[in-house]
Amino acid sequence: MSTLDQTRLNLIHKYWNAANYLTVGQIYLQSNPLLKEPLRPEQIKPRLLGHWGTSPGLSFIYAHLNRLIQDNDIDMIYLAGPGHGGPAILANVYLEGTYSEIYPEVSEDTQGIQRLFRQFSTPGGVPSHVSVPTPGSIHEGGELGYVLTHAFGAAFDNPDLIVAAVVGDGEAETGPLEGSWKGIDFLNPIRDGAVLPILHLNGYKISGPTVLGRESDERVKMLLTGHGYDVHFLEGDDPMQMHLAFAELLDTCYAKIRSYQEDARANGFKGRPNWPMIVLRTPKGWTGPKEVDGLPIEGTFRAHQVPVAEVKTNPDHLKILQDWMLSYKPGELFDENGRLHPEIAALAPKGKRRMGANPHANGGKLLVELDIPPFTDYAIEVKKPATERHESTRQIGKMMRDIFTRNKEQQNFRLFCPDETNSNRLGDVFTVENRTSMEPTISIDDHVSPFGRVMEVLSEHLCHGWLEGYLLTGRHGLFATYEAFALISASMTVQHTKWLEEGIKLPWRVPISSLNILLTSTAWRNDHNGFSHQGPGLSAHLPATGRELPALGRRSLFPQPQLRESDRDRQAAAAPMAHDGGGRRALHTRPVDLALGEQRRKFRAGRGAGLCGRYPDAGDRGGGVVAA
Ligand SMILES: Cc1ncc(C[n+]2csc(CCOP(=O)(O)OP(=O)(O)O)c2C)c(N)n1
Ligand SMILES: [Mg+2]
Repeated sequence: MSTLDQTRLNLIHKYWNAANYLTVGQIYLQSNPLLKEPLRPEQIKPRLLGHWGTSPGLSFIYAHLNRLIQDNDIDMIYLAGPGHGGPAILANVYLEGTYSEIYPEVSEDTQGIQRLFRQFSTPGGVPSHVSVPTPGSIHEGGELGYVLTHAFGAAFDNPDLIVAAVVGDGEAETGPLEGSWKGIDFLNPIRDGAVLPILHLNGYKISGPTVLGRESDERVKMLLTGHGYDVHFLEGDDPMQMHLAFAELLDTCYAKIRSYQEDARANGFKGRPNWPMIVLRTPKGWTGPKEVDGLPIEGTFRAHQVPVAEVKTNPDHLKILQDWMLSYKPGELFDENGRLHPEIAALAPKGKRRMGANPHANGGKLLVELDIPPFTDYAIEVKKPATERHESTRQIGKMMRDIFTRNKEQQNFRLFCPDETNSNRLGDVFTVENRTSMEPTISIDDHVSPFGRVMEVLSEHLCHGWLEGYLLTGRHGLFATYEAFALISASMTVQHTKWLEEGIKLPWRVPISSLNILLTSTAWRNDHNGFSHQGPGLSAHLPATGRELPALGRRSLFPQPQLRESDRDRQAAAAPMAHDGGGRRALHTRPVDLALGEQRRKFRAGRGAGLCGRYPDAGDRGGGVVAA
């Protein structure tokens, strides 16, 4: 028997219709939300903003994951790579009831639907993209490319969690996303959860075809199989057939995920599983207008944003919009008071199983404080000025070694580093931890194991994104990188800081741990590296963030009593690049003379020598960005 009998098939289709209806309504309407009367131009919003094209696909996936969660009682979160499909995710968290619980003014009735519509992408309203105020979200998706890296970060050390990650086919052209497929080489089926990537091949980005969209299934399969996935294709545009086929495909993928996990958990680690993933080819703007002014819309790039634009001034366009919205039969979806019919609503999971209410997506709820030793334990005693040479980061390595040990049971701390744990002088961590890899290890390997928690991958994007996903789901970590290469992911630092800044304003978002970035090998002390490794730019980015709460974007510039005058002079020359007036950059990794006296008195202990569990200056809201 099929996963969906006729009754459930009809209900899931209605659920999807309801999500699509609410999506279109958010883009277009400011009144007459349930089309109880013929549409009039003044009921249209003054400015039409939003992205339709990706939305029906996102909602199709959401509705089916709801069914999967219900049938199997799964702990699952949803990451929408094409975060511009904000109205679709908002529609879904509204339909499942989470939205009204958090924002009671957006009630489950006609007035609430009107409010949902009016607030969308309106000044003082809610963002057009999946964002911090969106329940269930840990991924903004405005800056494309990070969905898979966030998904893997969320899955690490979360053995019961499945992270569904929708990847746009345009997004799949970005460097970070292309690199992110390798996440499965770091995902352990015993102690980690699973990621289910769904590559949404709707064929187009904003105004042209996508590379993968135009490639044959065979070539797409070769690419993804090469990365180690078990690739399942589904293509079509007939909704009823697609519902049946997608439901079965999800069951297949879920069964494979569980069987890999159960086998490894019962019989031990035997290598990286060929994790399942889905390639879903559906039309961009599926179920939307087929043609406007003689131009094809559905299934083309023209469906990307607002597919029929002159609804306020052109009666033909207004009619197209009305017919489009009525095609979802709102009268069959919502009762006379605007409430979703109970048999349709019953398709959504209950309580914390709803993807908008899953605590993993509000990680502070699950946060266990990190047990951090006093940083003073790692102080180096200096008996006589300028007689001893020490490496500053060596002490941090020792401290992290002890953090790993103290938090071993909680399994909630990881170090992320692009292959430089040793060169950054943090190698003491290897006395208690290993580098992570699911690939075979050989005898000459140095501390490589499928059970390591030192995440060495030569990609600053992956390190940053994994750490963000890990933090946003309530854990702790540190990203150590050469200062120059921190710029590669500087944009991610800025985006994450903006996320925190908005999160602090929302009482329902529970504070998470700080994003700790350790900058090493600073511009003026590169030893065997040179010009190519000089790029002291990240700390200049941080003041641009944390506008309202400066504690969010904090640099902890290590005091540098150890600098000789010549170094100071060179730093002074760099002052224009610095924002603290001192041109300070931390940390060198090489041995430096330790000084005493006046310089020592100026040493402001605690300003950067410690790992911040929650950033102290952020008060009880926590969750800052600390670059040292
Ligand atoms: C890094 C980045 N570059 C450019 C953009 C601008 N942009 C927004 S949507 C989009 C196209 C996305 O296409 P796709 O991933 O295929 O999403 P979908 O077709 O599902 O809308 C682009 C280029 C962006 N958001 N992020
Ligand atoms: Mg696309």
